Amino acid sequence: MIHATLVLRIPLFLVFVLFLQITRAQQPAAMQPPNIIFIIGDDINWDDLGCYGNKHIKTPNLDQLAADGARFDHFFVTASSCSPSRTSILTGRYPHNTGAAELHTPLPAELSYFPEQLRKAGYYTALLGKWHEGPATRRAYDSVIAGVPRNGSGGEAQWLSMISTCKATGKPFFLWLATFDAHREWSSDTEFDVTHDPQKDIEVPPTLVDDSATRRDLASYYNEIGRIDTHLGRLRKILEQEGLAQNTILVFTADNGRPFPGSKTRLQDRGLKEPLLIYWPGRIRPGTVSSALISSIDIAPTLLDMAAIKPAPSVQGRSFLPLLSHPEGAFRNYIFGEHNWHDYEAYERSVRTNDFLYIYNARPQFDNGGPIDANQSPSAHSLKRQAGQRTVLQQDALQQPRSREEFFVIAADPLQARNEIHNPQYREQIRALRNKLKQWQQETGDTQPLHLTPDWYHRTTGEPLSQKNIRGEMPGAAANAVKNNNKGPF
Ligand SMILES: [Ca+2]
Repeated sequence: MIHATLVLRIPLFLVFVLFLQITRAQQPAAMQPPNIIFIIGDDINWDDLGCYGNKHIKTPNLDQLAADGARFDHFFVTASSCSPSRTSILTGRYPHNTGAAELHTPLPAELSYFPEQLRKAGYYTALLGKWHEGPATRRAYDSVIAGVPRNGSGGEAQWLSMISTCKATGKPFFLWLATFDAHREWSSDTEFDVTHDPQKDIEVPPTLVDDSATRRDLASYYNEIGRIDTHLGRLRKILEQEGLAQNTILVFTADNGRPFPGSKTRLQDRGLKEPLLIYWPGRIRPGTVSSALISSIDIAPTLLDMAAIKPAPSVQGRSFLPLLSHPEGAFRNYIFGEHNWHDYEAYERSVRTNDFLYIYNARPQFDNGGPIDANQSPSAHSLKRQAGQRTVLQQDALQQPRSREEFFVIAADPLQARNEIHNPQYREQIRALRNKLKQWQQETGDTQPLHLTPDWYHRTTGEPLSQKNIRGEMPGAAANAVKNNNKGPF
């Protein structure tokens, strides 16, 4: 009797093994975890890409990526400032919850970085180009190739050889490709035959003055975005050639707004809103567009979700994976933003919904003209020369003192130029967002230090001050916010 059962069982087991093998052979891609390439540009506004409506900039490969995958029209970083934005993405946490809310502050070792989770799950992981998140993050990668000498002045020189390296490992791979483009100083004007003509190919944003110096400045900025675009085209070609394209997710975004006054470090859309393109063949329908509100703290849990990995408990964001197949769906109700020290003393907080933007400024005595690279740029000098004839948006970067509170009505004022904080028509909406911001600060342990890091440079001349290198108290430090895993309002 026992013998008969065994005889019966063995063939059934063999049939099952055979079935598995056939299934694997038919669907090799589905059985392999997807490769993920995360490309993060430096200092680029969402609307300086063709696929987001810029009619002059030449970004054919980025536009093709959007056409082949998904474009997200309401994606926001948590800070319009390089390292705080990047550390936020890397940890899935708000800047004051990373312990690294100010520019150039390294991430503490105790936090979890999402590429490290991918690495532990068997991925080969590498960072190429700009590495601005601190030495503790080294452990998240098998390979870190940082700096200009090894990556070229745009940061893309190792992209193609890295694909061969990844393929040779035989593992699924994750790449954090961080360009130096389009950060100042400009370095790509003479690299390509096709560049941007300052007179014909430029859309001067309403925050700047339309003159020849500004157009030249913007043309150089466009040329750097063009360099990323060129390298993206080459990268996609090599992925095809290597047979990797069908199982490789491509993500493109940037860390903060364009390095011009009125954009970088600002909490309006022109500072925090960024491009987000995701290409995933077989999973995302070509031409997908989503207008759901997404925060950059949602990137880590989403990319981990793509690899079927649970995010660390410290992650404050949520996976927006469902939007990839149902882009018409809603996601967040609230986007929170921070402006902390970046060359200059600052403490601003913002909350944005689909309809409104509320900003609280604890240092209204200062102007808000951007960091030193923006406020000493040729465009800034043109703006300062335009004395007495500036529009509201042009004046905004130089205005001092400023309002302690600002409130903008998105549909009626998409450029966020008219502060409606004293308009009685919006009293209820203002009160609601003011309270929502306070709730977020309380729940996530945001604190407002009396002694913030001071200005390191003169606000007009850009000259270093005697207090350079002095650091104050970090926002969130008094509440030990780095240990606080509350997610805040969603
Ligand atoms: Ca940046």
